[in-house]
Amino acid sequence: MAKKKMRTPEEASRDQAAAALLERAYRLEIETSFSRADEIVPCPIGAEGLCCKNCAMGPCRLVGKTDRGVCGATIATVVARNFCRAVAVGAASHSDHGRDLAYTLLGAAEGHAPDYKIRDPFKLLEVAGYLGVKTDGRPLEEVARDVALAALGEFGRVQGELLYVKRAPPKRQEIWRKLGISPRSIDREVVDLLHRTHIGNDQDAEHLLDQAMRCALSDGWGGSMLATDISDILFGTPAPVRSEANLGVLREDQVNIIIHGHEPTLSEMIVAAAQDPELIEYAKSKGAAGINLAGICCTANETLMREGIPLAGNFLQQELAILTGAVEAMVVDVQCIFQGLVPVADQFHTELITTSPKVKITGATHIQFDESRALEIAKEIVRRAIDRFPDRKETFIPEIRSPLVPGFSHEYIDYALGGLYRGSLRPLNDAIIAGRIRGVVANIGCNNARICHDELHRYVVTEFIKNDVLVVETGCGAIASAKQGYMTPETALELAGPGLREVCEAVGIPPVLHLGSCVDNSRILTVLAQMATEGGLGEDIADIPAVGMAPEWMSEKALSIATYCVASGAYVILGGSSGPVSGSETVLQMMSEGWEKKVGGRLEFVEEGEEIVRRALAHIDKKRADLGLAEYDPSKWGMSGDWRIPEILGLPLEERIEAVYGKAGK
Ligand code: SF4
Ligand code: MSK
Repeated sequence: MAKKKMRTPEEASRDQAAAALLERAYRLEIETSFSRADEIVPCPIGAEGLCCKNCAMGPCRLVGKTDRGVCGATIATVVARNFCRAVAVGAASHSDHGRDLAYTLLGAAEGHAPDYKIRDPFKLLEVAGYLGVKTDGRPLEEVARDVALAALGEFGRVQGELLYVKRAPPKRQEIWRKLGISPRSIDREVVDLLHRTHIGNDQDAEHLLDQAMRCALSDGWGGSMLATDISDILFGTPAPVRSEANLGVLREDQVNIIIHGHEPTLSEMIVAAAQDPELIEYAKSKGAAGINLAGICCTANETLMREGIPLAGNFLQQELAILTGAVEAMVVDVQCIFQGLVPVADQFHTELITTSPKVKITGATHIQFDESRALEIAKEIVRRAIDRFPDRKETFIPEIRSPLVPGFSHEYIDYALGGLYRGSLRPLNDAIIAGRIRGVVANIGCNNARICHDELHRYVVTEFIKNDVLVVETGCGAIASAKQGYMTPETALELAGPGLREVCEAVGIPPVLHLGSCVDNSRILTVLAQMATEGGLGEDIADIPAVGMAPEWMSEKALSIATYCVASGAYVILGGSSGPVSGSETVLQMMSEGWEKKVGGRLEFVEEGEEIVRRALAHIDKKRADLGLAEYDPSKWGMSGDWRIPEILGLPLEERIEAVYGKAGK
């Protein structure tokens, strides 16, 4: 069979730093996910969801004249079952992350995890309220213990429905209850969905997909929301900080440690260890000027949002970071970690260190994390990285990095818009009602080695802000915008439409807001729920002129996120491919028209950026019309704003940002 054509670095990545490292990979003949994607032709049957291997009578490939498996399962059943299994895995991954954080909170409260403290007592009290934990006159540790136990109880709740369901607008709760998809417990919905996909079980595509929504809701309004809340309690609720993004944040003269994965539990300790004066001295004794931490994927987003730790890159840059030759250690926890890191690290002096009790990678060093000795283990890891510094050989760090201002928790958005005493989303609703802001897009999700890295993220975000659409982002999509330079109030204001620019200028925010990691999509649900209850934009998430999308998605978690957003009433577009259910027109219809009738949201798979933007803007305009709002007219706006005063004063960009947000990392 003819070999597939290898893409040039520029065809493979929109990001110049990534392209430069890909060039180096080709020159050194080191394989990466990019080159493997060029080599491996994807299976067209699996890609459309048409292969069932749920029992040993298969695998049954439902192609050509074959329209039933050996057991008689139809194409719609097989396609829906495959989708359901992916949603169950995605929901399980997010939720298990939340469970681990609840155990960390329990350890902190009971004194078994002495290195962890309650960093946000206000959030603790707020969450206690949601979980029905009494707070009056009780010591914080006692409240924290009960909050942790109540959170853990949600995973195996025996009766009723998840307590966080009440955080959704009342109309939404009713829709879920009427349909019988209000989530009962987190673990139960995952197990129920997996159970249904066993051979000879649920064989009605619509019925299967209803449970996919229920399972995904247990993630979005359960496991993920708990993960976000407990991370904020333990590590602080994010507020704007300054930082930088892209591989140029690696330092030639320092020990570089990359933290990669998803959980803040160990990485927050590594942040502390890297500041330890003894270890800094130790690094100096090995010839380094200091210790430099940088992140990849959502561990990066977690430490960026709270500590301003710079972003080395997103999902497809994990191997490329090691290819710089300047990384002493890459420390990984869970999710989105390539096994391909091992052979790349083998070519350099980099030590790949796995830390989660759930994740070992053959060929990597395993130093198991234990919360009772958190800081001690973090220090051991940092020391090992320092020991590698003298082994460093030729390096290549592209001089490419962009400033950014992340840290937009929903609490901070409230505060930014309404002030300390009347924090609210009212000004955002008013701006949408007036038409200054046309609508909101949540651009989230991964990169995918099969499509040009970051290109779709860049394209859609540029088009939306040009069209006065406020963009909120999480995950690797957020990192793409950060690298693009879109997350400073002022760089992107060069591109924003006139109405959006006025709002951003008045409030002092970028038109693209970084809301955190992939579990932090729960922050987006919270913002949408608050917008719906604030008034003026209907009374449900489905009424708001908003769209969710993951143009470069690849993970099963993205399918769970998409499904819970749809079940919450949102229109969601997954891009880059014809999608994992394209083998069944029936299932595609059920997820679009069918789900829209049931829950008000719809899920569509759209390959091209232009079409994603067209459909999203059409949806936003339709929702505006349904609400009776003024037609979008950008010619009315753009005459006010004061953000440019520092520009008038002649300050350079860095100083203008600093004037508003303070120093990087503070
Ligand atoms: Fe084939 Fe049915 Fe077994 Fe699937 S469950 S592999 S369709 S026989
Ligand atoms: S890390 S799930 S590639 S966003 Fe959250 Fe990025 Fe997607 Fe992993």
